[in-house]
Amino acid sequence: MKLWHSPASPFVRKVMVLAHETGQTGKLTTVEANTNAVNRNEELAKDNPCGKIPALVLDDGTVLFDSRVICAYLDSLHSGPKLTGSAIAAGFRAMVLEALGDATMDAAVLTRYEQALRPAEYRWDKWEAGQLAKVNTSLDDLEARWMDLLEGPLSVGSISVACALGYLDYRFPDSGWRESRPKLAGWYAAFAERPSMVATKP
Ligand code: 99T
Repeated sequence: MKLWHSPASPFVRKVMVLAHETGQTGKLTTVEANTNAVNRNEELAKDNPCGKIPALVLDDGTVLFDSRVICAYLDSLHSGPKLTGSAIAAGFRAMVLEALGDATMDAAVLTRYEQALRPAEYRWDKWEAGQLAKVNTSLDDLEARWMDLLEGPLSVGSISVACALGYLDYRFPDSGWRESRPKLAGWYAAFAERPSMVATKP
């Protein structure tokens, strides 16, 4: 299977971490996508019309996106403990945790594009502040309400949150997100040492 890939993308990392955790990296051939919101890869766009990564091209030509669908698909292919969907004990709560991690990544990636791609004369500080507010309130919620699930069995929810935090460290190293969130910081320090996270660090 061909995976449109970039080491910088937290969404791609989420898929790769799940592939590592379920012993399936050997099934994936990664192809560097080199795409962003203003310079998209037209070859990638033939597979995923919105030009985003990750996108997974199956051997019969079927294309799967986005990261949630790809993670659910890869999880259906192995016989070990499941990490996604209503079959796992944490069920819909784990799915919401995944949605929260994904939403944090979305807001952080949009902030990154704003800072790195948008010409200075077109920037709108209020819009960027709105995205950063999403990141901050999501992290506060993780600290306040989600530690039980994060500290429980591995799930796609914990993988998504870890990839969101890894992305903040990668693109926003001075964000100071740990300062008011000691439980989340402690959990992430341990999670980041998993071989799947070490192998996919950008
Ligand atoms: O916005 C674009 O056109 C290109 N952006 C992407 O492909 C980003 C790469 S992160 N991917 C997504 O936004 C995927 C979101 C989707 N809902 C999913 O797969 O879950 C690149 C970050 C960086 O380079 O800093």
